[in-house]
Amino acid sequence: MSMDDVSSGKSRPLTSVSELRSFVRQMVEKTPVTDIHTHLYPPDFPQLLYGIDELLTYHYLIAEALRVTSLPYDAFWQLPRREQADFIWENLFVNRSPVSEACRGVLTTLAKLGLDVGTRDLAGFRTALSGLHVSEYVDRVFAAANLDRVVMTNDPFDPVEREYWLRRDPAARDPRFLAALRIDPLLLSWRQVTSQLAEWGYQVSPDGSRLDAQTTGEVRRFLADWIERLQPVYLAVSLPPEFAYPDHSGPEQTIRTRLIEEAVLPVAREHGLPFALMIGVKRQVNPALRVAGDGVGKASVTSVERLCAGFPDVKFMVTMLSRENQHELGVAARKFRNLMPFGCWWFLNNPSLITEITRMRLELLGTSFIPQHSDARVLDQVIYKWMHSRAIIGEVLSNQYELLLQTGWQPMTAEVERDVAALLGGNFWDFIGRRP
Ligand code: HDL
Ligand code: ZN
Repeated sequence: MSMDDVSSGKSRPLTSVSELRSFVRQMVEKTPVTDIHTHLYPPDFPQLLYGIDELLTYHYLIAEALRVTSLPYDAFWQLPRREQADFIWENLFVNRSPVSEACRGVLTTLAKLGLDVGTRDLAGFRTALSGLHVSEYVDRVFAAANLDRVVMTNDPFDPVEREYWLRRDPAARDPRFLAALRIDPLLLSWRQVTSQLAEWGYQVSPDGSRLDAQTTGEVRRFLADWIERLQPVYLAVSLPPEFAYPDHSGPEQTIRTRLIEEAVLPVAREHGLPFALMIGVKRQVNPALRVAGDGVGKASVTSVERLCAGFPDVKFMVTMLSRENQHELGVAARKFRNLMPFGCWWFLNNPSLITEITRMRLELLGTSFIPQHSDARVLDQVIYKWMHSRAIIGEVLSNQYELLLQTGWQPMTAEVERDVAALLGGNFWDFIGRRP
């Protein structure tokens, strides 16, 4: 903001704590969000989830419900969706108080959609939300959550995704849904995907035994083809706690290191796309829980530092799943302008931890980070995920402004507006070097 804005009356000083906190709350509420990591899709995508039974069978709630009952996991999985939702409602909302973040989120969402959750009437909720027209519902949910855009998770190795994007006319895309090219199979299951790549016409050895210049060239061509098709805003991968860079502790690790160095990062650089690393997920610690069966582990920030130092002309967006990694990640971000920490991911997406992490980041980085993403899998979830997070981000930011006020520094209204817009989307757009 220029001082001219101040002199031109576009801005005024916030001189009292109550006025300051009220203004911050208003700005956080009214500023549209760019939600930079979700599992949502446009209305015409066959896998877009929405509605009460999908809300109740969110894998977070499946895990919470199955731990308090003796129902065999397979018996649960064999239930129809609606009966799974009934089971979760009975065990987490009726037999116990819905005090967990995922439970409270369902209630926040239903209340924001105008339902009286005090009735505790699941049948009534179903009736009220029945017969939804998906396109209208997407509009309604985006408005309720005050979302400007969401970034999807697009895996070209997923058959439904592949089929959808191969037949899509890029001109017909819904501009609210931005793409992210997700490449976990390439970096985590190389030997399993090479036969698929060969089948698609890429000159790689079907058994993955060869990783010569031709092969890495073909992987670059595969990535470039999907960048052309998806027009993603970043490349992304989720990585286990033991991820290290560089890593030559075994053949698989060497393959991953070389694919990152010889294929992914050159393509990211060539297309000016950030590489988003989501580190610390321990996949399938309990396989019987299926999509709900993943855990968390502390990972190596040193590897992040090595990537940022080794490739200063590549931008890295990083979120880590372990609470214990957050301070180190914040300090690493102080060292590297090509490192953008983002979100309170998954098991960190709880008010107590969002508060702690956001305050730590403001103290370490000022406003130069991306505080949150929803990770929503069910469309309606963005309502609660952003209501809950906006409240916390507003509270924590107000605390910091209040400390400034105590020094005699008076935040200007235009400065608060600028800072909130940066945190809720502007920092992302600036980091990727474009605007919506
Ligand atoms: O890998 C990821 O993108 C994770 O977010 C997983 O999808 C996870 O199951 C999830 O939904 N977390 O919120
Ligand atoms: Zn995710």
